[in-house]
This record gives sequence, C-alpha cells and structure tokens, in this order.
Amino acid sequence: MKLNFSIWVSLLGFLFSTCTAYVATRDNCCILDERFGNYCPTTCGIANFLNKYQPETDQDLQVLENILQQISNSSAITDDLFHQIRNVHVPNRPTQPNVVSAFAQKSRDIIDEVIRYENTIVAHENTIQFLTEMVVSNNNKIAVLKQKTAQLEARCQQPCEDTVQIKELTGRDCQDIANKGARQSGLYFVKPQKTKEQFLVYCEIDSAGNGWTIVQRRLDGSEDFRKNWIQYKEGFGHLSPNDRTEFWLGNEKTHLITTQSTVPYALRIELEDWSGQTSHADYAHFKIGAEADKYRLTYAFFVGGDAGDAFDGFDFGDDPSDKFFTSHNGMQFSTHDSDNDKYDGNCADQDGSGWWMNRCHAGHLNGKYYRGGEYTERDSGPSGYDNGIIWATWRSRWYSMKKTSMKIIPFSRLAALGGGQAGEIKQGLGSRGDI
Ligand SMILES: [Ca+2]
Repeated sequence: MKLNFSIWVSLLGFLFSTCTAYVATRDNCCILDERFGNYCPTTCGIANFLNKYQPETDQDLQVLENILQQISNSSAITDDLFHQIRNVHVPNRPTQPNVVSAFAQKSRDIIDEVIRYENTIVAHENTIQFLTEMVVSNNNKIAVLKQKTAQLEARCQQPCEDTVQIKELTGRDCQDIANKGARQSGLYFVKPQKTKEQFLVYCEIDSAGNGWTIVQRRLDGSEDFRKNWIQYKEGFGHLSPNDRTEFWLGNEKTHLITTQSTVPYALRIELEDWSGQTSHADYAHFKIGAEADKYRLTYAFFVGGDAGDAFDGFDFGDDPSDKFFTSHNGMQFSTHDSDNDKYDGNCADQDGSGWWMNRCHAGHLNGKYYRGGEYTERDSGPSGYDNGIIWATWRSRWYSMKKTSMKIIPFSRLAALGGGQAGEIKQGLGSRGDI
C-alpha cells in the first residue's frame, strides 16, 4: 500500500507542474476541485490537501488491508476444511470387497452360531420336558407302589395260615371220597390200590356227588412248566384248598390212580380263552402207563365236547401227514431231558414243556403261557414253532389258552352226567361192552 501511495504523489506532482494559467479552467488546470477554490492548487495547497486527507486515507486503507487479510485467512481456513473434507470423504473411493465379504462371512457365522445355540436350547428344553413328564409318571408309579406296599403290609399284619385244612375222608380217588359222602371240594388224601403211601390231591366235588381228581391246572402263568423228567414224574406247582394255584399232579400219581384196577377212567380237558369262552373235551378209558413205559398216554376214544378232538391230531395244511404226526394217543411222555417223541429233534426241549409228544402236537396244555392268547413265531423263540397252550381243534395253534385243567373221574360216572353227552357215551360203551 505504501507503493500505491507513492504513485499517488507522483501523479499529483505531474499534474501540478502542468498548471500555469491564472484562471483555472478545466482546460488549463488539470485538477479543479472546490476544495482548492477557484484556482489551480499550489504545491503547498496540494501538500496541505494531502496532509489533511492522508491519515484518513491511510486509515481507510489499513481497514481495507485488515479486511483483505481476514478474507485471506478465511480463504485459507476454508481451503484447509475442503482439503480435510476431501481426505475424509472420497466419493469415488474404491470399495474393499475382501474386507466386506470377510465381515459378512463373520456375521453369517455368528448368526449360524446363534441359531445353533437356539436349536440346542430348544432340544434341551424338549428333553427337560420329557424328563419332567417321566419324573411325574415315575412319581405316580411310586405313589401307586407305595399304596400297594401299604396294602401288602396291612395284609402281612394278619396272622399267617401255616396250616392247610385237609379233609379227613380218604379214598382210592376223589370219586371214592365223594361216594363216602364228601360234598365239598378241597384237598384230600387218596390212596390208590396197590399203593403204599397216600398222597394229596385236589378233589372237585359237586352237589350231585361227582368227584373229579385234578391232574393239571393252568390259571395265570405263575408256574413255569419247563421242568425235567423227575419233576414231571413227582409233580410240581402247588395244591391249594381253593384250587387257585397252578400245578402238575405228577405222572406217577396219575399212573397209580388210572391203573389201580380194571375200572376205566375218563379224562376231561377244560379250556378257557382270553374272552372268557370255555369248552371241553372228554376221552374214555384214559390211562397213563408206568415209568418203564415212559408214562405212555392211552385212551379208547373221544367221547365228545365242543373243544374238539385235538388228541387225534390236526391237519394244519402244511403236510398230508400232519394229522398222523400230531396225534397223541399211544405217545410216551417226553421232557427236555428225556426225548421219547417221534421227531428227529426234541419236541419237549424245543417247546419248553413236558408232554406226550409225537412230532410234535395238536393239543399241548403244558406249553408256554402267553398273556392275551395270540402269539407269533417270533414270540415263540429261536425255533419259531408253536409252543403255547394249544388245542388246535378249538383255537389256532398260534393262540394260547388262558386257563386249562385236566381232571379224571371213573368212566361210569361220566356217563351218569346226563344230557346228549350221556347218550353218546352209552352208545360208545355199548359198542365195547365195558360197563
Ligand atoms: Ca426225538
């Protein structure tokens, strides 16, 4: 600005040197201003004028200079701001796909992990729910068991019956006892002829005086009928005063009763299925041979009964010889340790019982106890053969009875039971002249 002021002075000096007339006009005076009057200004006038206005002008110039400096500073600041903004925000700055995809992948991994944890939590919640239900169920069962235990304990408080009432009357068999006046079923001692010692039997005696001797009883599967030769010989299970237990009287005892005299016996087989239906089958002149003959089963003929004649065999449709090889009349007794059957294998071992096996059976009352009746090859074990409590002429061989009994009575008494059956019996007897 000092330089600008010098130019001003030079310019004014030049103008002053050119002023020479008295009367100042615009033609002869380069500077004509009211502030100089009506004459061209002298050098002193110009100097006074400059002295008068220079400070004010300098002040104005200083103000302008300050303003320009401020503007310049503001511009610099603005430039800096623009520069910073450009550095911070670069519109066309290229993206970094690797970084983004890595972050995206990481996010997906985290989400997957969260989902997995959520699924695990749900699974655990289900397991907890299942276990809770099981605990509740078990608690209920425990409560029931506690209740039963309490009931049993209450029953145990009752004095035990260490004696069994055995009737005083005895005889050669139950019919003999009934003939002596007994009219109550229960436990009696019998002593067949030619027998040294008496033994206990359950007698089923009705009001008409018929006395049945029970040789086999199946009721509830409580007794295992897979027994050996000695056990079938001597008998097993339990006799009870009310006939509520399962047993096999024993081959020797049945042999002694049925062969003690020339009096022929009848065998009655009674069956009950799982729907409560009952049936029976009667055989005339039933007899069990001696042990030396392996307790051979013989009878004269099938008397009748709605259960049908399974002892005569059954045609299962597998082979024409089925009926012949499943008949029982004349068969010796077999157990798993005494194979006396007509089969290359061991029927008793295969079926888990003792019975008058042929090859093997159509009637089999010592078989395995199957609850509900129906059973399958798979249920019967590795052999896959029918091994239930079977009477094939009444129910399929894949149906096992709920209850059975085998009982004997002198044959003459069976004929006296009356009904159409009696006529049938008498007809049969007449043809043989046995009575
Ligand atoms: Ca054999």
